[in-house]
Amino acid sequence: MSDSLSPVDRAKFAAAKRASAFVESGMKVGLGTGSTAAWLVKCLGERVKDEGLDIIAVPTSSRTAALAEEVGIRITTLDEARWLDLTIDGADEYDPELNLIKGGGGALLQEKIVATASDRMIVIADATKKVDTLGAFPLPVEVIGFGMRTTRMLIEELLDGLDVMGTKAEPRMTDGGLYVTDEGNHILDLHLGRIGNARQLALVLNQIPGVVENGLFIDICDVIVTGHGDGRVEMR
Ligand code: ABF
Repeated sequence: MSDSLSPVDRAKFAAAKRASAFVESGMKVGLGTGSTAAWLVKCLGERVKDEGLDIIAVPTSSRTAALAEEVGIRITTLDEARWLDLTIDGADEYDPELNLIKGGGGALLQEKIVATASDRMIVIADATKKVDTLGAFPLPVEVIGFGMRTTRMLIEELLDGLDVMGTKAEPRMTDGGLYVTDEGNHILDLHLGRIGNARQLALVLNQIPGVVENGLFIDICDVIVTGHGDGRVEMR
């Protein structure tokens, strides 16, 4: 499957394939969102078909739910599953402490809830996601529509006093206007450049009225499976 892929896609596939081996029959599994997580779903679908892997999965987005059903993976809701054995998901950035920026795919709220409701969280990523310090990737923040301009102004004022390089918050747009999440909320992308204290930022952002959740995953990831363009995989 991986021969005809670009180096980055081969890296994503390699990470997803290796991580899929952690999934055993009888598990309740959280399935992430994004292109790397899509490879994971496809790898698990192959195992369901070829070896009768028997799992029940909780998707972190409507996109992942559709793909999981397409490849024959049984899905349920988090309310039904209540708690998960393992969640496997992608990331936009990860640092040496395994803290993450997630949400480039717009599903950070469900991803964070599902990852937190799991005994273990494994992140699958290509090597370009590895950074010394988080922040080059714009930090997604999910906000409600009511008073969004005021929320944006409050966030930018807050950022002005924190250890970040940039303080601009931009509404994420699609062709039809404001991006709308599965929960009907919107995303502000924070162009910070460098986040000096991710733990502090994650805490203070969620204190702002109108902010639902942010894309900083602090102390949630247990293992990173990193894929390389030559098919090599590293784990830590
Ligand atoms: C998802 O994976 C998102 O949180 C994150 O933005 C995305 C990474 O995208 P990709 O795997 O396509 O690089 O979990």
